[in-house]
Amino acid sequence: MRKRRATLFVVALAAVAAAAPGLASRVAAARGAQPAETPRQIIDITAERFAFTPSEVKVKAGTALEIRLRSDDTAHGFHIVGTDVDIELPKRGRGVATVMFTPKAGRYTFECSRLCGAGHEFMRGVIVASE
Ligand SMILES: [Cu+2]
Repeated sequence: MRKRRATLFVVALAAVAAAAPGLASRVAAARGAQPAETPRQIIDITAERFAFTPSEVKVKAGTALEIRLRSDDTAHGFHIVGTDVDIELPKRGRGVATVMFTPKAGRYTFECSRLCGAGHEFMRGVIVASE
């Protein structure tokens, strides 16, 4: 009984392979094409009382941004206004916070979202995404 089941399984696999000879290669082609369709870019931003550097980032709309954030002093936050992007940056030397963001065309203000001192409210910047 066990042997018969195994044989049936092999036959079924062979039938699937015969029925869809191009399927596997089509899937592979689609995967291979994806990076070309969605450009990616790494953006490094440093936070320090009371500024982000750089405070202006210019990118092409539709680019998948990998934003890597590092603090040069205390813990800060990084919030892109109008989006759900809001992460905490660890203190200096405690690592890098990374977040993905793919902007449409437009201007996106980002700000510190963790009370870090007297100039906290001035910690702002902008991502400008153009077509
Ligand atoms: Cu702050």
